[in-house]
Amino acid sequence: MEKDNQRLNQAFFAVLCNIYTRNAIFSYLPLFVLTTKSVNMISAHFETVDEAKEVKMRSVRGRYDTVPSFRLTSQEQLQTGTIWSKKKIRVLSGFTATFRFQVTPVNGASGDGLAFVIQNAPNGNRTYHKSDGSSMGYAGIPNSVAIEFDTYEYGGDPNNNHISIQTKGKQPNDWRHQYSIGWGTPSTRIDNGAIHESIITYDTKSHPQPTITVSMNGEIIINNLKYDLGSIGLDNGTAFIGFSAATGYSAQFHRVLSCEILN
Ligand SMILES: [Ca+2]
Repeated sequence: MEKDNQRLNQAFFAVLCNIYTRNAIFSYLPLFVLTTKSVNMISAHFETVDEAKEVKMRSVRGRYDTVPSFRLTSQEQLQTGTIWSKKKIRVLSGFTATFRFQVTPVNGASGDGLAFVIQNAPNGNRTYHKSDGSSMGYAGIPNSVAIEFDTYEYGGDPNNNHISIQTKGKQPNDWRHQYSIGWGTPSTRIDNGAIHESIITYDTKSHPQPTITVSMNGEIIINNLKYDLGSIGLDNGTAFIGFSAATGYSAQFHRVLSCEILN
């Protein structure tokens, strides 16, 4: 029973940061019921110091639709932001990650995008590579896989609105499209400033080999792609989960509004 409960429980993290989140807390407060067991610092690296001050992780059991948001980059050029779970999360046995995000162009120009990242790099949740532009903050991170939401076409990208799974296994990750193991183009623009919901499912039970499926707003973009998450070199089946984002000479405002991991 306890085991079943554990399986059903969702490892859920909500990150609180300063300006935007403070507003969000007050506006969303009636909408979610907290059964918070602990509030921990999450590892976060932003180039705007103010944003890192009050970033916290909240461990919550249950399912919630609305949580405070956090911002990964400012609207300046050449920014890189990453944020990681405080603890490693069990991923190898399968998981579903549901998150909502928003990418807003600045003055009509828009670059580069954000990524959902699973990593077991030696520096753990202190991992930070100043890798702006196309690198989107994940390029250079070893032992990682990034599901990028790429809004800037450069260096062999198929277009300026695609979702791609980028990995080099245990080697430092690479943003170039030749290291995509699967990709697709959503029918709506990623950077239209609207709030999108993405669901990433790592399914280890339905097929002879594990697969990964990525959807955005209910539209399946990458469908049951055969993929062994163990290839990045996990720690007893666990890894840090987080997000990265970057701006280039075109800028964006990147916001993650919620993230829920069911494993
Ligand atoms: Ca790109």
